[in-house]
Amino acid sequence: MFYKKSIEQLLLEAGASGEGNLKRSLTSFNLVALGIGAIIGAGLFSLTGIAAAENAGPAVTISFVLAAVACAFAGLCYAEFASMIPVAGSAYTYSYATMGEFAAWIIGWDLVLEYALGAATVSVSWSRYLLEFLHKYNINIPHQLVVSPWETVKLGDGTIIEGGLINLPAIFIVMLLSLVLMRGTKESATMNNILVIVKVAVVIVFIALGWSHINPANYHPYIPENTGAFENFGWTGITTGAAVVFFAFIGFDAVSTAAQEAKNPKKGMPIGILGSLVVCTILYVLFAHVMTGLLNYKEFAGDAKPAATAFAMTGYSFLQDGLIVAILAGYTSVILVMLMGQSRVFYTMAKDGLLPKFFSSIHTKFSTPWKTNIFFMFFVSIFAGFVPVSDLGHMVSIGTLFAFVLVCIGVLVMRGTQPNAVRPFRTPLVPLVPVLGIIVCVWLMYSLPIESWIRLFIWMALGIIIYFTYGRKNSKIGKSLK
Ligand code: ALA
Repeated sequence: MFYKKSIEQLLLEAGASGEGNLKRSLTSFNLVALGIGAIIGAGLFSLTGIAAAENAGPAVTISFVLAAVACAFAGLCYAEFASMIPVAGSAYTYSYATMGEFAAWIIGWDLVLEYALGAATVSVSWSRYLLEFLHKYNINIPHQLVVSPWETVKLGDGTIIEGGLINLPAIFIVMLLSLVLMRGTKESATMNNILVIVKVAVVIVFIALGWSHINPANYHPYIPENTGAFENFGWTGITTGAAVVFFAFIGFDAVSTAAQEAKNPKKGMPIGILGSLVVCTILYVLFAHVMTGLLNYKEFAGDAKPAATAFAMTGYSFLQDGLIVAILAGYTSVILVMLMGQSRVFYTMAKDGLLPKFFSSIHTKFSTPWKTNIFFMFFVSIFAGFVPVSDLGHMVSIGTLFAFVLVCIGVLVMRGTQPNAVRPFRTPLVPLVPVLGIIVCVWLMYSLPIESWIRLFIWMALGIIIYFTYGRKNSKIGKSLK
């Protein structure tokens, strides 16, 4: 259970050329784009309005800054590891090197919540925007086929759809992108670059065109008075808002799963992880500032597409459809990177023998872990098609925060056990930064509903059973040491 992998061994395995390995094709620019690709999505385009209306008012900008600070602590720790151990497994591999096989398995298993369920969450949100778009043009798909059971959807014109059978558009987008991923990493990165340009362009257009239509009256009061309920407004509202918009930052760590495909990971990893985080924070704060300036925060209550509602205030109504299409494109890149990250983590775990070989099989022509892609195409589709979006979102947040905590602990452990290892990027102010990272992430986990904690424990218990019945017996390092 406590077997560790040495850094030398990890690097040797990752650097081994020949068949059955991933190709190094990603530049630093690709990596920053990959980060932004995974970051800007449902969090910005839907949760900003909810957090403003329910928790923080116009001060949702401060919530974004707080959430960014929490991510920055974890991001600095990720950057140290990703430049030091640039292999595909991300947090899973870092734990293998620092805390041993069992901890590594736990985190690898936990990352399914972030990546696979993250892809499912955003695909459900994607389906909502698509529905809205089609509805505008009087194209109505039967309700049973666009809404999952136990879910209620409110369309722009007030139509309410209650509990359908299956969310087919969400399944469609997951399947389509899984096929793109199977085709090739370079092709996927190129597609991602285009989607990211569209997405960043729409955010900038929103900020630029919206700025001159801001009504300063909407900023009074900037921090609405606390209503007495714990999480509503005032400073406590701002911190709860931070836990809500945390979802908007998830994904910067996905850059680290591409480490084994980066041309120069030592330089590219810190640039990719921290660069995408900085760019997104600036865009988020400006976006939230304009959004709450265009419309009073109270107007965003219950609105699943607040960006479009706010933009309508500018009078550029002819741009409305373009906005929705660009948002759909933006969501697509989030799903793409999440699915990619997931397949890379399972690929690495299978290479270590903790999962069946099936998951590490590389396509001879496309050099992608295509069987894993197929597996997750079905796995993610089940969640996308049948589970309500809020339940999915909370699972993603709790799973991600748990992973962040373990990575911060990992940096502390590694500095103690291997102080002289080569670190192309060093987390500053250790132990302060990792310790603050742990505190802030645990605090954000604490503000998530109890159901998500129960589900986290169930998922982890399942993982532990699989480890003891399969992984422990088949672990490559375990076998070689025996
Ligand atoms: N950060 C990603 C999003 O907001 C998961 O969609």
